[in-house]
Amino acid sequence: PFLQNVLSNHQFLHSTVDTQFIDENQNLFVMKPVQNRAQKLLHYLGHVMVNGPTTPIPVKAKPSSIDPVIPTVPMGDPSLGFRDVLLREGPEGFAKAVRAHPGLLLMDTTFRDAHQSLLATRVRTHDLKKIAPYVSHNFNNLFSLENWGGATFDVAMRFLYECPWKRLQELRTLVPNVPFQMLLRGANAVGYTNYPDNAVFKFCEVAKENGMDIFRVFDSLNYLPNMILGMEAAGRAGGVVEAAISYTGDVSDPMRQKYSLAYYVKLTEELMKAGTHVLCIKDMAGLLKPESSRILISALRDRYPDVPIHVHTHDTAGAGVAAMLACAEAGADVVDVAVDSMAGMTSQPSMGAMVACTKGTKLDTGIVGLGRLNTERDKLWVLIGILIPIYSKIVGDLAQFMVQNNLTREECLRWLSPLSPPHSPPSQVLKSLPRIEGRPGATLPPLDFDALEAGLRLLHGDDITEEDVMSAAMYPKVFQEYKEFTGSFGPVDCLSTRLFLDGPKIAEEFQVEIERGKTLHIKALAVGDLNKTGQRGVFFELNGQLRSVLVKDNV
Ligand code: 3PY
Ligand code: ZN
Repeated sequence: PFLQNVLSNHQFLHSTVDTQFIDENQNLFVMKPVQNRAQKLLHYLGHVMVNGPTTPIPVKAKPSSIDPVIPTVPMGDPSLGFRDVLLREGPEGFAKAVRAHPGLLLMDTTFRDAHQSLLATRVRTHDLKKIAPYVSHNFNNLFSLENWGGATFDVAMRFLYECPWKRLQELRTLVPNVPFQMLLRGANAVGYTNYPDNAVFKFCEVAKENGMDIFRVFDSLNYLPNMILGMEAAGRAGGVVEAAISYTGDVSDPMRQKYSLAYYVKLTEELMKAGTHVLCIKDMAGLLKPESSRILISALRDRYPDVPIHVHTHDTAGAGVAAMLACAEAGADVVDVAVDSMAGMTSQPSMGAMVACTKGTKLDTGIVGLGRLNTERDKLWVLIGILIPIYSKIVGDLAQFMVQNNLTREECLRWLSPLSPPHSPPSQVLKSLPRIEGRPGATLPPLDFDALEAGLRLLHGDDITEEDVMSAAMYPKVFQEYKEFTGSFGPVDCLSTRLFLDGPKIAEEFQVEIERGKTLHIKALAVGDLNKTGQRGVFFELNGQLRSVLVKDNV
């Protein structure tokens, strides 16, 4: 392995080296187990056959055994879309074209928020890639396809053992014509914490280089300094900046003063000053109703006639379609929808309903062929078969705690800190933890990318990329575990979702394309008896040769 490391070292192969070379390249001593990708995948499959899924699935439902029929697309390039406008005219020209568009535009959230909301973000790149050409050919007139950011970045590595950047690159190749959109959590990028500013700037730069177009930037508390930092990072990277105001309360209820129309108008003014290209209302709890939609959107439309307005909602209460129609009638340019089989409940309103409700009106979306879309995409999604709603961890945990212990709000606050003075929730929550004034990222020391990269190379070898460095910057522990997992089990992202979750049935024959033109032909033969050390042999045929792996039985 040492010799192998030396012979695959970039510096050794491409420049003259002296005696310092070994001292400077300690990663030569990192001995990776000599096991090829095929054997690692057999090990993975054997592990799943013996121990069940490696990805926590919170329900007993099995992935469907029906292999979906992938819809075909015509030969040749897809028709031009809004991405062509963006590439030609830049973010400002793009925003103008969106404003000038006569009908209602749609963003399809199926590749991000819909499965984040309904399927715990568990849709894999493998499946997204299969349907992507169909989307590119049939939905070229979408405003955008939301396919990245939010929780997808973390979940891809943590639970699906795949690289989020590879997802972006591969989808970009398959969908050249529709703008890609991501959700950026302001100064928290795609994480759940504050990062040094340079990490957020670099993250946006690398995302843009990998094919991202539109950055929806939000802060769940509408904390302006965090939002502006994210907007600057997206803008400097060359992306379309879509500042998103998190909506709460009810602007149609005069009794509710805290989040009033004046509050939203004021915030919009700040975001316009900060130079947003598109303005978004982000109704993450599905609170908008037709009347509040009319009040809010017409007020913003009157004040800012030139900025595209984009509205995001969740159909949690079932009023999504009615609210989005009211937004469109009041002057919104774009609303968010998901494919019918992935719409409704905590996901976005259904695309089919929006298309049908606007057909033949001045808001006509111009989307056709939905019948085929629904039958074809339904078949694809049947594959997944997992359902849990996602909810905010903090709010969810607290709510559960309160219900389990039958606590009122007052009791809960008292429980948090019996010694804290009354009416001071921050001190009750923080207790003795240090208190940060202002935007936390502003006082964090900049991230040293070179040192991070050198450390990663030492641990994982020389094939660490700029994208890997960003993954480790966002999620150090998750990235480390992802590398360890794929180091032992190989490129599990190449397996179909049923094989990935459930493993093969005995006597099943299948193929796995581990890289373009390199396909493994595998047959699962048998699972052996438990031996004295608690292991089982699992037997396969790999490209006609008998292979076996020994798996610890954890069940
Ligand atoms: C996310 O931050 O992932 C969200 O979807 C927020 O609504
Ligand atoms: Zn959402």
